Amino acid sequence: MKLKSIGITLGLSFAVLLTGCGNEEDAQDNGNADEDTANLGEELNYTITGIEPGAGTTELARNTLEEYENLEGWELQEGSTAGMLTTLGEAIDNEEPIIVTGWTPHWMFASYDLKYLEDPKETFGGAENINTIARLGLEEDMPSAYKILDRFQWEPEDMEEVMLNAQDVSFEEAAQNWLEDNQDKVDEWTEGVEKVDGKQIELVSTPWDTERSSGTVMKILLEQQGFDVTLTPVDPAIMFQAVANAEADASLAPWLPITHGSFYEKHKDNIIDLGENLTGAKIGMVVPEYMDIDSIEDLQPKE
Ligand code: PBE
Repeated sequence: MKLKSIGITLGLSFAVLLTGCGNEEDAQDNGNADEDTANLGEELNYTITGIEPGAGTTELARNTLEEYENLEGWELQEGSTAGMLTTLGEAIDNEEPIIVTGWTPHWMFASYDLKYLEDPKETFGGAENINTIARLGLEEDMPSAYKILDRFQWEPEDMEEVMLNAQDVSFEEAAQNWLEDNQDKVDEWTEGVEKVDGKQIELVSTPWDTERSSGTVMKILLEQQGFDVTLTPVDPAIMFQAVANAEADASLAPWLPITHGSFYEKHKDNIIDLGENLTGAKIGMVVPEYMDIDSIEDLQPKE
């Protein structure tokens, strides 16, 4: 409380300093919120830390910069998820401001105190789901695999468990562990399904931990049923194309309706949508809790 009143009397520069130390309310209470967020733009060099150019998230972030007038002059720094996570971790170690493009499920929310910026224009969509898609004719060619793919559904917590575990062990081992702990689900998904003898199936996926988790769980599940499974990570655009051209049999990685919506639209007549395998995913601009902004609209344009 004492710190707070000092912050108000000494005004802007000291308030910014206090904000940096985690005293969140000062900046807004002192009536200089606009100036504070203008400084925030400068501090961040008007840059949002993004991920891979081919990610659905990146496309949505580019749209976001265009749709919000207050983001005039801001830039999206495209790069890699690993780079984004390193930059985020360093900023948090130093309690510096940072804005990244992030998503749930992801271990970053378990490791750090983070929040999504409100997105009143919903340029990042609302609630996202992850769907399973199959190539035309898969049901006839591989009824056992099709049935398991169609039945597979889990919760964000399940996926998070595999992702977190895979920080310490390989994805194969993490997926194996999860399957062993969730035998009831495995029994449900495989009930009455006939085993096969080394039939080849090609799963295609994307390179993010979310899909490495679901893809590897499905790979092992199908291997237990006697399939010879290949799991190939590619860009979202290629993933849809591969299933539509029947170069791949199925994927558990499409984020819909928004994140990969444009790819889905393009290929929807040539793929079978088996529906959601996970509900309650989310994409958006993510900042550390200690930052004093709540909405994308709080950001100030570059002068
Ligand atoms: N992601 C993770 C991907 C899909 C899964 C949200 C970073 C994307 O295409 O944006």
